[in-house]
Formats: sequence, structure tokens, C-alpha cells
Amino acid sequence: MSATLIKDVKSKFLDTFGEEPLLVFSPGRINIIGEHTDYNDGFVFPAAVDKGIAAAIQKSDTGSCCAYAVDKESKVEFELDKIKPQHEGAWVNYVFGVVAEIQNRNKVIGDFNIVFKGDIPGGAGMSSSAALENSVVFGLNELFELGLSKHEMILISQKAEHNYVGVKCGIMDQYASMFGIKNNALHLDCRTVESKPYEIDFKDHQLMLINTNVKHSLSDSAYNDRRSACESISELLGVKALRDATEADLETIIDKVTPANYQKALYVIQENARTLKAAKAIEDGDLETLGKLIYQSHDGLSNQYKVSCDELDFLVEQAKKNKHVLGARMMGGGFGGCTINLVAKNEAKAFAETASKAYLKKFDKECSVYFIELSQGTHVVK
Ligand code: GAF
Repeated sequence: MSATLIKDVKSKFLDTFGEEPLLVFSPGRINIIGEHTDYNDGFVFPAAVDKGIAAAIQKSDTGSCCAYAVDKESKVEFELDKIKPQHEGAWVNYVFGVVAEIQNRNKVIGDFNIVFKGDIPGGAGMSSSAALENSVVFGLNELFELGLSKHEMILISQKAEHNYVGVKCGIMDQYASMFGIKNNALHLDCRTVESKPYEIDFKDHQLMLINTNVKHSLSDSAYNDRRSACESISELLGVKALRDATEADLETIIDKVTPANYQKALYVIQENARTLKAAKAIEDGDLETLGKLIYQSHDGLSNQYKVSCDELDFLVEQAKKNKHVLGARMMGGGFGGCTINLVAKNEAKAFAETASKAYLKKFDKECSVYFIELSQGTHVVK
């Protein structure tokens, strides 16, 4: 967590509202493996990171509320009983969504002011949205003593995203951001919403992110389309979710689905199995196997689930050419954002440099490299 970020939101709050705020930090996340499995009731393997959203929040006695996004230099004033979704892409939808979902649960909040600022680049696929939602619900829970559990808070954040932002996301991002544990990744069962922490110490290897710095449009609608394709195939199979289906089950309905949707469902079933195997590989310290599973995950995301893009595929190809990279894949919803790479520690910088140069040459734009630390979930900063 960046101390400067916290200092910045605190001083902006003091300057703007003249009061001492409560300070909350809510992290973004990485995901080792298990992509697009969460809304299929499957398994994922995320971890909270040291980048995220810092929020300063306090009660207001002016008769209205104010949300201030420092990064966007944008302030929105609103009244609690007049909240409704704003146009697509409006950042304040994250705040309004959380407020509305708290109210839907008959919890009473009063007027408040909030200032926030983040250090996760937008569109990086590191869940700045979940971090923002969690910071708002966590801050309001503290401020108005709502008595919400962490599980209730992440469901509120998820519903905010569904109903106000319009992305029918699973629970992975909100969970990882809220429940993160320092130096651990969480092997999360998205059906029970319970996780087992795995201490991540890859000895002479490490995880490294490379951000394509692109986010292709239509990614939200493509995300929702995939979710509904998975749901309709589950219905055809007579199961609650694809988590309950096997490859053999899927074959029984091969004539009833399009080849494209067949491949998507197959990907989900296979990715779920890979995520379980990855947990075993981490337990055994078998990084070769983990790396292979990560490469297979990318292959499935690109060729079967069709959520990759040229920039992501190119970075994974760069990784494959380098024998010091054991695995690489796109991370998050797709259509841009980061690749996650499992790379030898003493070769990581050299790989980052080679890949960055090749990327610049190919796409005439820069990519960005992040060395991340696995960190604690959403918390109050004293
Ligand atoms: C996005 C969503 F928000 C998550 O719920 C998850 O589905 C992910 O894409 C893909 O694994 O981050």
C-alpha cells in the first residue's frame, strides 16, 4: 500500500471538507489461474496486491453527500434518496451502486463525503472496480456501524456492479480484495464462497505482470454474453452451473449447441480442473507443472473462450520464447489488461526488457511491467 496515496486522500479530504476522515485502503488483485470460472460456481486462485484504492470518508452535516475522484478531478454531489444509475462508464455508478444495495438491505446510512484515489491503472484487469466498491461499502459500514459481515459486504459490491455498472461479474474480485492475506493467494470455491490460503513463496521464481495498456471496447458486453452462454448450456445439461458438468456430459449435447459455445463450455470445465491441479502443484512446489497449466489456461482463453486480443497473445508468445518463463497468460476479464508471468527471479528484468522492446516495435506503444506483492485485504488505515 502506498503511503503517499493515503496521505493524498487525507489532505484532499481535509482541504475540501475541513474534517479528519476515516481512512480505508482496498487492494486490487491478481489471479494465478481460474479465469471466467467464478460465475460458473467454480474455483479461482486470486490474491490481493499492494496496489489499490485509498478512500477518505466522513459523515456530512450539509444535507447532501459528495464523492470526489481525485484521479479524475471529478466531484459529484448527491442526495441519498435520489440515487439512480448514471450513464454507462460514469465512475460514480460504483458509489451509487453500493449505496443503493446497502439501502436495499434496509440498512440506514446518513449523509457522507468521500474522497478516493488509486494506483491501479484503469483497464489493467486488476480489479480497480472491486477495490473501489469495497472501499465504499467498508467505509460506510465502519462509519455508520451497519454491522455487515465481510461476506455481506462483497455481495453488496458485486450487486452494485451488476445493477449499476451493468457487468454481471462473479465474486472473485470482490472476495480477493476484501479477504486478501499478506504473502498468500486464496484458493476460492466460488460456490461456497470459502477459500483456503496458500502461502506463495516460489523460491527462485516470482510472479510479474505486464500491462498491454490497452482495453478494447465492448469488453463488458462480451463478458455478459459469455456468462449467459454458460448459463444456457448449464440449463441444457440440467445442472446448476458448469462446475457440475464433465467433458463427457458436454458431449451429450454437442448437437444442441453452436461449436463456438461448445468450446466455451469446454474451456470452463477444463479451466476448473486446471485450477484444482494448480493448487496441488503449488502444494508440491512443482513450478514446472504450474507453469504448464498457466500456459494452457491462456491457450483456452484465447482459442476457446475467445477473450484475448493480439496484444495479450503477443506477450504470451514472448514468454514462450524465453526458457526462464515457466508460464504466462492473460489475467482477468480479457480484451486487454495484463499478462501474469511465472518467471525466474534473476531473469525477470531481462525478460521484461526484451518483451517490452518487442511490444513497442510490434504495436508502436509501450507496455508496463509490475512487480507486485501479495497483500492484506480491505482495511482501515490508522
Ligand atoms: C472479471 C470479473 F469481474 C470476475 O468476476 C471474473 O469473472 C474475471 O473477470 C474473469 O475470471 O474480473
